[in-house]
Amino acid sequence: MKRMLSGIKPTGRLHLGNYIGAISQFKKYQDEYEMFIFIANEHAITVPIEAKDLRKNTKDLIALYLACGLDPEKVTIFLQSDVPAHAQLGWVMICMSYMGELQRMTQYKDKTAKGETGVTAGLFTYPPLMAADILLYDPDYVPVGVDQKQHVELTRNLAERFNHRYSDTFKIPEPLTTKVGQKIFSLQDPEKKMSKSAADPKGTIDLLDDPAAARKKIMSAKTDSLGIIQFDPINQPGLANLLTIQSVLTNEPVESIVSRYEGKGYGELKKEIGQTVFDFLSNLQEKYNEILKSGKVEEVLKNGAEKASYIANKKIRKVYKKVGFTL
Ligand code: ATP
Ligand code: LTN
Repeated sequence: MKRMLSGIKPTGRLHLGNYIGAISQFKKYQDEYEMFIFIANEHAITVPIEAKDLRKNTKDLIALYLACGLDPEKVTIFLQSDVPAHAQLGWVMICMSYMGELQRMTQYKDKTAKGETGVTAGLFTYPPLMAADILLYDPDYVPVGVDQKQHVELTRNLAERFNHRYSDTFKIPEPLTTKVGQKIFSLQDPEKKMSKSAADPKGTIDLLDDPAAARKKIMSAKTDSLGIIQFDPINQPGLANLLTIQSVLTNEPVESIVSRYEGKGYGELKKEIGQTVFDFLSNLQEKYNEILKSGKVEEVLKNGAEKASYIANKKIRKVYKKVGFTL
């Protein structure tokens, strides 16, 4: 079985775009791959974050992932900071990186170009830490959003550099970017992606939104004045977005939804999609609340840390020997 690994930064709340673009993909992957998913909490402190927020985000994130159907029997779920090998290999990877290549990383480059103050050294050296996160586990694939592809490229370069300088140690991973058509757009501005940092909260449905409020967001989603129900993302992006949401949440092909609505109006379609979203969120939040109360999060993390540490520690011992730390 091929191995897959991904990290999620515990900053902010999850929305329907995250669910459809990332979590629902992970759910499929867990049957096809040996999966590792970790909460990248060491990355979360590259920008200031209150301890209580970090704690809450972390717990919420895991409870939501479990509520969405990620199965800890199939996926190893753990906290980055529970496995010290990440920070240990992170340092080695920082020492393998050149200033020039880190200065070219867009996240850092954009922030400094905008003249932002308070850019931490952690933000600058975070790509080599991400390389360490990946290389500890020898994954075949790393699913990431397009913005992260550059970091996986750096990871490949650092792995090759290390393998060449010392000897073969790390597997060279492949990035796996999300498939097109799985991108969800803002309900208010369907040219932009649904995002937690969007200006208009009516455009984004949070997974922890009140289901009735979420239904209202669907009812007031921006469409067009053509009045024909068909899947045309170029000319009817708002409608296409709603059809995608309905299709992913119910597993009904878009063509089948479209044919059911031949000759009908947008209002009727929105009512059905509003109900789908209402049911989806109600069900999800019920599970989420149960999981939070049950102590399951702590249990999953304990088991996950054990499994991940076993693999990561083996790798760091190898690295420490090769670089000359072990006498
Ligand atoms: P930000 O608002 O800071 O840009 P975000 O809401 O876009 O954040 P990320 O944390 O960047 O979310 O993304 C986490 C994962 O969810 C990534 O794999 C990303 O590809 C996916 N994702 C985020 N937004 C969408 C979306 N609108 N449609 C599909 N996938 C998405
Ligand atoms: N940088 C990523 C989170 C992340 C990650 C990783 C993803 C940290 N380490 C390793 C994949 C593999 C982000 O900001 N979303």
